[in-house]
Amino acid sequence: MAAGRVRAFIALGSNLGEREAHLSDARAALGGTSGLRIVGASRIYQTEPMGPGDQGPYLNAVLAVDTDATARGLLERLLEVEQQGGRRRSSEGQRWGPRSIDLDLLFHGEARLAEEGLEVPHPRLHQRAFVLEPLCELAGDWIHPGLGVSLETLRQQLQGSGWVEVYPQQTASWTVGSDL
Ligand code: A4P
Ligand code: MG
Repeated sequence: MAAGRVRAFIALGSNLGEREAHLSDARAALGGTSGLRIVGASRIYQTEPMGPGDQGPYLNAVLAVDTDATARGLLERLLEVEQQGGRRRSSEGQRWGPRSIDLDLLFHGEARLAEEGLEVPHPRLHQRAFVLEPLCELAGDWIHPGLGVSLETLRQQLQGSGWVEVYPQQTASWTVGSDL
């Protein structure tokens, strides 16, 4: 990693419309961000929706990036990409409700922040199979800076967090790999 850069992890989720295309579009937009390089991509998983009961399954994946941006700067970029990806917070606005694209900042290096509108590590990631399964593909031995244990340990400790399966229809437009 270049000097001054930070390794960050981003969770992607979609359960409306062309779900895989929403993930790919968001990935392309992130990849085109100056000062940011994508260094890893998990497989895509299909996952049980967590939240209000009347929504369809999600596709989820995780990206690893090296970035010059601060945590705040990166989160702002994620919100911008969400909006470009067609997310309309007013009509999709229900908490944990269906959405075309949701981008969450999981980790920004070792940072631990709890500010207005910005919390890292993401406060619920350790309770969610739909985050930990793809995340462990990239960085199972990463130590959670708040909890002090590895992501793989957290994944093994998960209980009753919903089904998660590798998405069988994943197309070649979503390339999987890592040079972490
Ligand atoms: N915010 C603060 N910290 C962060 C962070 N680290 N990453 C703020 C991202 N956002 C962060 O987000 C609300 C605000 O959180 C943002 O404006 C930002 O300033 P939002 O996306 O509008 O709200 P939300 O996503 O509805 O709520 P929340 O609590 O963030 O939900 P999650 O945790 O994003 O969960 N089921 C499955 N199977 N797969 C999913 O991906 N996703 C959700 C949403 C629900 N159920 C799901 C999935
Ligand atoms: Mg969110």
